[in-house]
Amino acid sequence: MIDRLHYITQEGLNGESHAAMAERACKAGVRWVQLRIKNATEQTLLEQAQLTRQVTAAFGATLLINDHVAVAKAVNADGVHLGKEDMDPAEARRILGDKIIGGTANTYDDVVSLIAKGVDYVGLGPFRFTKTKEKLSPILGLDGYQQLIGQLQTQGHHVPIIGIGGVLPEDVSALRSTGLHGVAVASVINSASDPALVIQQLYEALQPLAKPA
Ligand code: TZP
Ligand code: MG
Repeated sequence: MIDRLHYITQEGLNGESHAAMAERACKAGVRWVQLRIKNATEQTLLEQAQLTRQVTAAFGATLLINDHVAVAKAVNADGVHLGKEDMDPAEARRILGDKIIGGTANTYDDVVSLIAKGVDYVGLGPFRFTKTKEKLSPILGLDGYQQLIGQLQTQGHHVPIIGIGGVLPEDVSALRSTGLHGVAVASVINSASDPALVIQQLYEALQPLAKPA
């Protein structure tokens, strides 16, 4: 089962490590963590992944590693999230077996191609402008999701789609009404003065079936 709230770590917030950020988010209530580390040495990446594996295990949270299939395998993560420039999801499937494999899409064709490659879910965005990701693709907005998901349904394609990019709790109900399965967020949690409150608002807006038992 693919959760409806995906939390993502990010760079450069008060020099906090990714593992510390993930721990704060887990303490505040998230149960799906994507470790997204850019521009780190292999050693740092592996260390942070090992620490985050310990944190997520302690909280019973799912751990996905962004980009790095070998790291996901090394720390026995629950899966990977792969962008267009990362390993082909079909190849990742051969390596990771029945672990969770997610892929990034920005267009209808991207989604259909990822489905053909056997992903378990698709991260589709960006919903709106965000500083969290460099080289942002064109903004989809609500209309973009509506059109794209409608087209997928008409063509009989089914895969859980997760909306991403500048998502706030107050966006969630409109986003869900487009047929999105859930949302992925970084800064709204990482920069929150009260992350537990934001997480509660997100889960409430994602009901029913938002929070795993
Ligand atoms: N991919 C598209 S937007 C984005 C990623 C990784 C960043 C999401 O972070 P935020 O802070 O929730 O906009
Ligand atoms: Mg990537």
